[in-house]
Amino acid sequence: MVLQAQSRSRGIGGRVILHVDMDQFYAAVEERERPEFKEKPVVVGADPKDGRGRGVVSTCNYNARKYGVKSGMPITRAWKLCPDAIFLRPNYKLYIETSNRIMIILRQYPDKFEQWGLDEAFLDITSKVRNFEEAEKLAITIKREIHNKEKLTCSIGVGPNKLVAKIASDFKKPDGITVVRQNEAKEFLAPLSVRKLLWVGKKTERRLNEMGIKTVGDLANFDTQILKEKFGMMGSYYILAAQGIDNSEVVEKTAVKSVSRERTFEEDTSDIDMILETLNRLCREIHEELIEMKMLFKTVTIKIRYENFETHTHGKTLSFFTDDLQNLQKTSKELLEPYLVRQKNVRLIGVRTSNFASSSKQKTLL
Ligand code: TTP
Ligand code: MG
Repeated sequence: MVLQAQSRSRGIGGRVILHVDMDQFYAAVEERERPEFKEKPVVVGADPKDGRGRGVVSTCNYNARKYGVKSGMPITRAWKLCPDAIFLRPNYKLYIETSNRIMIILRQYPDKFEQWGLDEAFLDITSKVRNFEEAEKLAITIKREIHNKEKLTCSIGVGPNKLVAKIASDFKKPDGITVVRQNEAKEFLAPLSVRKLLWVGKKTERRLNEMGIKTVGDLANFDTQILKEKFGMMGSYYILAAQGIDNSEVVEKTAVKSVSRERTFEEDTSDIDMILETLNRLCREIHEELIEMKMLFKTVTIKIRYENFETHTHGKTLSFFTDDLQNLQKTSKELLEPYLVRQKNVRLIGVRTSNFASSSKQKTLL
């Protein structure tokens, strides 16, 4: 690959960051448990109820992706695209247990480690390797260990920073490794869609496209002043990102301070039933994780973002610690409902639980 044929050294002062992303995570775990699923399209998410179901696709395997099924798509659309797929409800306990074991494997390798969701992590391995060739070998070792122990594949991006490593891990999927050095970063990013940049969602993509900016290269060459005028602070960030520059640190997250989930709707919506159904599902996901971590919460906060990006958060602290799902669902619904009466389309909703206590201490706390 041309990109790898260039500079052989990472240069003085440079960092080496790995981004590990498990392939089709929930679906891969399901396939591992039921090998007969491997040859079939598998969709994990809400119940399609023969085309009458509500809710969305969490993920699907590559066989289902061939039919156009995607994460976040309404489950009924997935059912129409691929009615013969195996539709499974998510088994969060299984995914969390698997994720925990994978994170233990990954933690052995870097100086600094940052878990990102259930199936991704950043590893700062700067002091562990002398150059990017050694980093690539380490990535192979990590992939092998995960495969031997968990029978799952992942894709790894090796880069000079988190931004490039994350985009690189998505470049060759499944089971890929992509190495991008600092002096190759701009060239690597240039042909990719601006959508690949973190924080560029559908709307920003559309705004950029209207300005004639389709690829990261278009963005890198665009007039800096105009971008700053149009996007404010984010404009400055986009310019740096388009050059492959990102100074953010890999941050070890020691104590878990909150557990949250949010979902961006595939299309902005004012369908209250669908929004509340999604809210309930986010609560269920959080609940599974809290039970797994043996945590009790006291504070619930909801977040809502309308189509015009106006965003509200609203929280409530209970008078007791709890890990009860109904309590979580009821409180989040109470907090969210006042924001749903207006005739405004909703882009995103989220739920966060915080103010934790360990449930093993429950008796003394209560
Ligand atoms: P991703 O890493 O985005 O997706 P993936 O691992 O399924 O597929 P890929 O091979 O492309 O990496 O997300 C990890 C898990 O998070 C995914 O298996 C299911 C869950 N998830 C949702 O529940 N809803 C979503 O909208 C997305 C994107 C993911
Ligand atoms: Mg993944």
